[in-house]
Amino acid sequence: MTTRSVRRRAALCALPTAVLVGLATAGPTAPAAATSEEFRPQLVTVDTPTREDKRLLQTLGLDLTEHAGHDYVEVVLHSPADVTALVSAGLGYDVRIPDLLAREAENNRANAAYAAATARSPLPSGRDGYRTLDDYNADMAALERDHPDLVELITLPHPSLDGRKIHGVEIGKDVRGPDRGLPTFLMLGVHHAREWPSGEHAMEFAVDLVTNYGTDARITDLVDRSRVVVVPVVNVDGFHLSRTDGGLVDLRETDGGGTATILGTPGNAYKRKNCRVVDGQDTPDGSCALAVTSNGGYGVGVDPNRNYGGYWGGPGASDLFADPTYRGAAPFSEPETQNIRELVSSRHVTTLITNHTFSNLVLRPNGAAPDLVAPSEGMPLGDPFDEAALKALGDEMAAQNGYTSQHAWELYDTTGSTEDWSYNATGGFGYTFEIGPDEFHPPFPEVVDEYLGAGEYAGKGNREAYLIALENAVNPATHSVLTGKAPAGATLRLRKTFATPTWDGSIQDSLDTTMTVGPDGKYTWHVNPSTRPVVMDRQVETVSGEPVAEQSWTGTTLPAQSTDREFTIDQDVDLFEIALDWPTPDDLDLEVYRKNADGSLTSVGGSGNFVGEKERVLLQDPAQGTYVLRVLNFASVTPSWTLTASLFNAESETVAGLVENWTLTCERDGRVVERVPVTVERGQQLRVNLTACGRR
Ligand code: 0X9
Ligand code: ZN
Repeated sequence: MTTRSVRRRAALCALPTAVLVGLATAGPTAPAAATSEEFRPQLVTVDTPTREDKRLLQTLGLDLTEHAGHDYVEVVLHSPADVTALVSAGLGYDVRIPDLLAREAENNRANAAYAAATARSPLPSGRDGYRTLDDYNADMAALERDHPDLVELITLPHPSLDGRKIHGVEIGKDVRGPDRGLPTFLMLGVHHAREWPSGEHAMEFAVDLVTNYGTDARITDLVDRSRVVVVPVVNVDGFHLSRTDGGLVDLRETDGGGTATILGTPGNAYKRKNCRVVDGQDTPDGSCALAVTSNGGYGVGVDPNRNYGGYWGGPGASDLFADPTYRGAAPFSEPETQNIRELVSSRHVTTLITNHTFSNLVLRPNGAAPDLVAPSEGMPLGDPFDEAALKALGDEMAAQNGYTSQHAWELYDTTGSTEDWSYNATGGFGYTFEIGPDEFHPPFPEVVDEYLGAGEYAGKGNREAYLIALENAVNPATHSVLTGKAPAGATLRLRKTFATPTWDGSIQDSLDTTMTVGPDGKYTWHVNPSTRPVVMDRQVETVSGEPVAEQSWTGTTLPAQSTDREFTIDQDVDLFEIALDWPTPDDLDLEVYRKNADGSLTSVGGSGNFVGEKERVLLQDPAQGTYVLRVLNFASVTPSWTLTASLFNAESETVAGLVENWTLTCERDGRVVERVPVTVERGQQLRVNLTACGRR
């Protein structure tokens, strides 16, 4: 059996471009006196055709963004000194956004104009502008105050590194009463500091459910059948900085009052990570804002969406502190991820949505491509056991907001993300929403439109997608149900301890959940299946033998040019592999298009690996027709290449999995009276009478 290893995009190059801005510091990069008066911070694309160029760029102390491909990095230039640094290093660049201040000011103006013209937006809360962290906390407290039977303000167990409490709301009928075994729907926002709409949508959904409870039949029914937990801002420190440190900075203050240098920048408005300043150390509260280890504080922190335990330490996450996707010193090393871990481990979260911005995507597990092999497992990651069901729900949600529903790895590989862990460890379905087309925090009216839907999605939008997710959370067909008799008032506990695979090791996980038996001596408990997806049967695609058809070309493409070759598929095959090879470490790139009847081209794949890695594109179940294979040369000096198109039939092989059980205990007066192992599958309803628990 041979498994072809076909690498997907390694870089973050699939991320759309956006404005990313950092804080200008009065330090080595402070503006030079004479020429800085006219300087406006700008976003540039720096050419980095080789690894050495990337390394060199990293030594210059510039504000690098995550928007980087194999041969470029987007950088914010804050001053003439930044320009000088770049030019003296011999790195070339193109200006993408010549005036970031104008861009930020434009957004600010649009927001102010909208707020002035709007008494009440059509959002459930009526808000007409982005919340601050205080606004979130006040709104959550108000929901509880105004609806005490329906809303409980919760405080997550771990305060943030800068010493803040992290709040959420739990919504449910008789929310303060005993837990009666209802399924949990979890909605998260703002893992990434600058992704403000992700918190707004989570919060609006909470307000929506609460204000429509009792009048809207669908919402009333859903709330009656679930517990909804909303944590709108997971990364409170990062968000607070991003939200409040975005004002213009007048560097005359820090410039000794000398040369009228007005270098306003939107400060930390585009911070991504949390406020970890030194790994393993809790720095003094409030110190995050001061800890500028790179321009803008952009380099400070751990990426909370790379710090979860699932496949932690693998591709698509960095081990360098200053990198935007820094994974942290260890799995779950950060308070933000510990909080969500404990929340998810102490309830049956049957569905979760973690909101981000942007790209208009609904992403489902897994985060890393199916052909990758985690050393901890020694076999390809494959598709999740529940792929068909995960896809069906993802597609249905995407039909409401017009987003693209796809595997998370199709964006780029990630490991250590929220649902890489939560789905694989608990079986609860998990999705990442990337809200909005093109900005991390766009003008507010876009937040309104994305929530309520606009144009052909009017009346749908994320609101409807979330409601569908909540319907999935309460649907017994998508999780498991235990029912039976047990003594009234007894505590039932379901527990499981296991090893969750990281990329090349494992961590210990414990799920520990309870419910209280009602006065009628019967219970119904909505739970996640006993066997974790990560150990279940796994579909692994292996290519069988020789290609059924193959064609090769050799050619030469001069720098900054491209060459097209056509290839026609006239039979049904499982895999279409396009491989580009060349003799030296120089870099070429590959793009693949489908040729339409009218001659126009539709992109169906591309690869943008780092220098030295050869380019391959793999298409599953390719449609018959003509394809255009495009070789691009960005900077290679020896541009001869070999291009090979191969068609394969693949065998889908099932790697047999394990069966795991829950341990169900019945406790009275804090004493375990009965203990039974319970094996239950997704969609199964199992009767377990705990009669021994009733005897004295
Ligand atoms: O990189 C991320 O964490 C997400 N994109 S963002 O621009 N918001 O930073 C995408 C994560 C996708 N991967 C998984 N959800 N596994
Ligand atoms: Zn994000």
